Amino acid sequence: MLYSIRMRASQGGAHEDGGHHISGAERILNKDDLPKMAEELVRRALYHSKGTADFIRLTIDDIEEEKIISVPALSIETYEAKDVADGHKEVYRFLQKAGISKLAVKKAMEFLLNLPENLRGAALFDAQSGKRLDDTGMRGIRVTRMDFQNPVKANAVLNQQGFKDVHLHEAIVLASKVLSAPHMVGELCWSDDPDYIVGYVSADNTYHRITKMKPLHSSQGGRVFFVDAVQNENDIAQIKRYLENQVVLVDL
Ligand code: WAQ
Ligand code: MG
Repeated sequence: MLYSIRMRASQGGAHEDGGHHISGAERILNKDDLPKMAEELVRRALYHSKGTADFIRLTIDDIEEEKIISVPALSIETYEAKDVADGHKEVYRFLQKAGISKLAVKKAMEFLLNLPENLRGAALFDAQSGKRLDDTGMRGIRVTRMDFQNPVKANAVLNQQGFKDVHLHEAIVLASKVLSAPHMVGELCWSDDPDYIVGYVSADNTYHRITKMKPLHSSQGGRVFFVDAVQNENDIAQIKRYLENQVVLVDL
């Protein structure tokens, strides 16, 4: 049997009581691998560059295997940005090439750069008007129930390509699931970890790493998902359901 294990951690109380988001992560694995992973995730919450969590929630539940779908991993390309401004310029280029309007990219960038506090999840933006479509406020939509189909192999392949950082491993999984969602045309992301300045945009089946997305020591980060041709509340609910509940294994 397979289990979903998820961790979220905050400081100054639980997220829902206004606590400051520290860390979140998740895996899908076999029963025998659960105890070790539980320890690893608690360790991450306690020894994070954003500070020590005083609220940690671990959630473990089993997965109905007949509901699992598999999606291919995005291919990885790296853009070596000269500086943050250069990195941001590439964000426009990659996303506009995928049919997302300049206005929508501008609004998404302004949204992330002006957040008073990090979201725990992501904001959903219309790819043409740049209007925010979800109503989750400062919580955001949290993508869950995903992992590599074969984590041991995926880690080996990525490590061999020089991609050793867990940020990248987790981001590839998330971005591959996100782009497979209905109506989804792109994603914009950079980390909220103060010591991690790499970000990415995904579109057209590609994960474009951008090596400089913010100044070092800044803990401002976040995610925006761009969707196209959304007609009504039902479409938004369908996208949200897929992101939050559909079990997805990513094949690398
Ligand atoms: N679902 C939706 N949004 C999320 C999730 C999730 N499961 N996890 C994180 N976020 C949002 C949330 O707003 C965080 O503040 C923000 O993303 C950043 O999260 O080298 O590490 O986990 O190629 O800090 C990308 C580049 C690293 C990796 C991204 O994000 C590379 C990263 P973090
Ligand atoms: Mg983080």
